[in-house]
Amino acid sequence: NADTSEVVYEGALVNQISNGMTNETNYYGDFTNVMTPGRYYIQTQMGGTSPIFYIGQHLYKTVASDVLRFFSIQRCGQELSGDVFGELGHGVCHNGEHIVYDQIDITNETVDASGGWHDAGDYGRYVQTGAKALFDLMFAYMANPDSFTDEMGIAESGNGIPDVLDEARYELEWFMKMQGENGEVYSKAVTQNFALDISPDEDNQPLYVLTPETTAAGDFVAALAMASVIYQDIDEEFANECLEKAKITWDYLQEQDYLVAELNPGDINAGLYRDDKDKDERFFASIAMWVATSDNTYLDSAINTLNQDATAANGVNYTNVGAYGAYYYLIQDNAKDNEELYNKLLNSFITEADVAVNNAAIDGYNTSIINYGWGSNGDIVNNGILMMFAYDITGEEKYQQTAVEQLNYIFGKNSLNMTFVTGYGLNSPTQPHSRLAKAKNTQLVGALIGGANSNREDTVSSQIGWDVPPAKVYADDYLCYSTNEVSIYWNGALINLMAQLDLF
Ligand code: 9MR
Ligand code: 9MR
Ligand code: ZN
Repeated sequence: NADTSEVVYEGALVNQISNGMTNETNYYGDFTNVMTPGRYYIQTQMGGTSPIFYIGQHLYKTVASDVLRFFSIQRCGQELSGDVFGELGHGVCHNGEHIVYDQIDITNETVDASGGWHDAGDYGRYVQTGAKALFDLMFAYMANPDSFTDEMGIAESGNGIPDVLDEARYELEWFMKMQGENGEVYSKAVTQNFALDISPDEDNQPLYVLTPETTAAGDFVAALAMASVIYQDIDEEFANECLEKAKITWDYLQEQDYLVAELNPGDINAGLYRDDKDKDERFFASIAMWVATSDNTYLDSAINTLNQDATAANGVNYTNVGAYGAYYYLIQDNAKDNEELYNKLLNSFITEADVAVNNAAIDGYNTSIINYGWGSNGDIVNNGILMMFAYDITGEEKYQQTAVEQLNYIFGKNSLNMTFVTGYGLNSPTQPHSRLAKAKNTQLVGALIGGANSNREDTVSSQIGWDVPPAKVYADDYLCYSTNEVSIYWNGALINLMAQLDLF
């Protein structure tokens, strides 16, 4: 007990695992039985003393608020008032007309595509990653509506609507502007090059919306159809508008029966979000339309897509969103009316979650990934979400227990001895790749950084020797963007996992 110096528990190390990802041997002690709230530390006979930690209820309340508030900090096209956002405050940014860019070059068409969230450390806005973040905010709210208060410190706090829904609506309204007249959906709102390290309101480069993509269209339908259900009791008119717009794009997608994907056209150098498969977006879109309307035509379409590609029901990341659709189907009251579909989706869902659980069981830190690439922290949290979805459906403890370990990794149970959320813990990133924080020379609080990336994809991490094991390739350096960048789709995943675990 850190306050009384009294020894409250003694035990032996119970196990050891050799860890190839970190070049360590990891040892375990189990103090589950110590449940009295307080401040503690652990000492081993080998000589180590741990930092002081807390045992108690609702320890994640403040961090969860800040993780959500990050979305407000990423808002584009709106003033961030200094009263609410302190040194991060800035004037309206990126809200001029956007020039439409087709597959080859600029056209003479322009649209108003202002709004939405800046994606990450850059100021681009991307439908696919925005959708992934929206799915997480909406599933988080559905799982645990009572945790989301109206006082999380954003501009709309106190308006009678849970802040998480104010926040999601900001992006949903931008989505609506990314819809073309025939239902197509532009994929990105960007500038030709990433901005210098300046405040977003000083970035005066011409704005473009890029080529419509079918993955963006599928994401758009899924997000707006889900929103039409969630906002029904909050603002019926808005909810109905969401469904109308979702229908228009759904119809367009039926005519557009093949993948339209585009990397950066012409001389555009925006973020590359490669996704060469749209079946999972189409599948989730169909399920979400079915839930919103109860019209079985949509379910037939989901089954059809699944028959074409069974992997359409996999994934909770920005390229593969199918498992969101599978889970959304499985939790509906009438899901078992179609027993064949129910069993098929349950099976594929559990198979995917089990792979992650089994990987975690043999990893020294119980992390569920087997390689550390760009956004490894996001991958770990996403697996935690899958596990909690599996726990919700099956009630099997192993899913919840392993999901907790994914969160523990993020908050300090890792070989870098770090809390990967800025502003929290004893050792967390101080130089994240965020143009806003850099330009304002101030700290971001509540941002999850990408994490260890053994591929060494920037000039800083490429200096890290090849003797450094995969899970340790990381630098708290602004220029180490392939390990130390922030993003909406990692923060969204984190808030979802925390909500699923009922931690705040
Ligand atoms: O800042 C950019 C970051 O948001 C992207 O994730 C990353 C990869 O696309 O690129 C960063 O921009 C770098 C650019 O690609 C090369 N010059 C240095 C830029 C960072 O300061
Ligand atoms: O998260 C993205 C990762 O999967 C890609 O490998 C990488 C390179 O294209 O880009 C990452 O996303 C960045 C995007 O390109 C630009 N905005 C910031 C994103 C987060 O680092
Ligand atoms: Zn902006």
